[in-house]
Amino acid sequence: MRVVQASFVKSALRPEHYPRDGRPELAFVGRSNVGKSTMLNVLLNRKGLAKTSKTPGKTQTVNFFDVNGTVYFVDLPGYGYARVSKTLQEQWARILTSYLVGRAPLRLVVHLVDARHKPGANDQELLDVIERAEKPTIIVATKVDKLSAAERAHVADELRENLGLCDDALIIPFSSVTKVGLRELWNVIDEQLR
Ligand SMILES: Nc1nc2c(ncn2[C@@H]2O[C@H](COP(=O)(O)OP(=O)(O)OP(=O)(O)O)[C@@H](O)[C@H]2O)c(=O)[nH]1
Ligand SMILES: [Mg+2]
Repeated sequence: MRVVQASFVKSALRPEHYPRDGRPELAFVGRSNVGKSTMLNVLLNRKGLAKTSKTPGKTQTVNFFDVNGTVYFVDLPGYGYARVSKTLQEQWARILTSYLVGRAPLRLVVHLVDARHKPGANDQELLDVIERAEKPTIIVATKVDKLSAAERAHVADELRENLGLCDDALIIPFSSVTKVGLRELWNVIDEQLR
């Protein structure tokens, strides 16, 4: 897809406030601070369209972005950020789960995992939710610009093992800084939206 137009549509906390026109959606999920909002901006080539921050917990609602008037990119709150209240963490988890499991127009889940860290229990829980949602999913290992070339070479295999995924599960090493993996990610997106 060539992005000719991209704009913020709305923030929502409840399903009744999500768009109702049934356009296909692409969702970005993963731990707080893993780089979801940044990735969305890089894919759309629009700096600052989705709000990003050095501090985890920036995205707190379900944010819909219109792309070319045909697709929504959906930026979601992260999980696993210990410094927000338990109530808020539970609220974000509920929003995320109900979005993933209940959202009919959802066509692809982009699950971001930080390439530098072993995936945690939260990542595993999210995988279980995604499995329950039965939606096509791609795992993207983010921030690979912070790895050495040798580490980068093994990142996909290691993640596959740590997450207990099958050998042919596709994992894309990605960096919003160097743009490595960008084309491969777009190929997967285009394939799912076709
Ligand atoms: N080095 C490096 N930094 C990145 C990359 N992607 C994102 N970042 C930085 O990581 C921080 C968090 O990025 P965000 O995009 O706000 O992360 P998020 O997953 O949306 O976080 P929440 O909204 O809090 O859940 C920012 O300081 C980004 O500049 C990357 O590929 N490489
Ligand atoms: Mg964010």
